[in-house]
Amino acid sequence: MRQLASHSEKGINRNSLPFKLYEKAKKFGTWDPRDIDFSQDKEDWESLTYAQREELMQLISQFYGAEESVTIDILPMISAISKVGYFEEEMYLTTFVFEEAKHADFFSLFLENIGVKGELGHIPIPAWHKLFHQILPETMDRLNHDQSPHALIDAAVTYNMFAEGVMAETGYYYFYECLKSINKMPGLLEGIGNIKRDESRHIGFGTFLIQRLISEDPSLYDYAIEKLNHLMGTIRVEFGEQRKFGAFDPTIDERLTQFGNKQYQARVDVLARAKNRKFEEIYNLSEKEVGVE
Ligand code: MN3
Ligand code: FE
Repeated sequence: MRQLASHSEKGINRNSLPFKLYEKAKKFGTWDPRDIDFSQDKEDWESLTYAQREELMQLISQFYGAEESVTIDILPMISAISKVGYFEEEMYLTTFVFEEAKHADFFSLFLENIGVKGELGHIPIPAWHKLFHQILPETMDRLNHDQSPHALIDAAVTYNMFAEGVMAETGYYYFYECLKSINKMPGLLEGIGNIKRDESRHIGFGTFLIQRLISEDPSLYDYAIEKLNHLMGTIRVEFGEQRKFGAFDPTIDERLTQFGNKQYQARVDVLARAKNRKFEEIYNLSEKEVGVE
């Protein structure tokens, strides 16, 4: 017979990091894209040059598709976590799927409000298609039949450390750098700010999951770093080669690469801290220690 946390001496661990993330999500994850005013964005969109609109659409079509992909691809993670019996983690993950769906909702609503309609699938660069049509779904789907520590690490590294922690974070940096300085698209920036805060919890969850697995088997640290390095050396390099940004700021491409490298280093540093730490210590970390805003 299975053991329910609620019916055992253990109970629900309200001091555990996943439960604290769940508490944060209940408070901060409930913003509504419908409450954002896009009227200024519509005006600003008309005022942009053709090249600026093309460039913004490149990134927005990537984000819109990525949010839909991650909404679909988090499901095997929830199911795997439920199968291995991590209840506090599963409680947190119920908020995760809701938030990813809401992020897709936000980009859909934004496009509707600035008057962009129709099919966007041709816009993203080949590296984007490879990540979201092949690598991410395949890695996450494996959790349906394999809940081993290696399969969980592959999933958390690909989804949380790489797609969210390096690629999406770099995208937010672009939006701030290119739009905030010219004071345009306030509704888009407001939504991005909310999304970024939700994502810091998602990345925090992935960091925690990898750290707890490393604390149980220290050899998994090298395994996780190798996996992340592989993604950095292949798919991220392809992103850098294939994108051509510069319609708002000619130095942005170079700065995006530097920013991505910094994000990568931050992920590596925080994972390294799990080595030689006990499982109980990892479980009781604060949100701040895994980088949650
Ligand atoms: Mn998201
Ligand atoms: Fe996310």
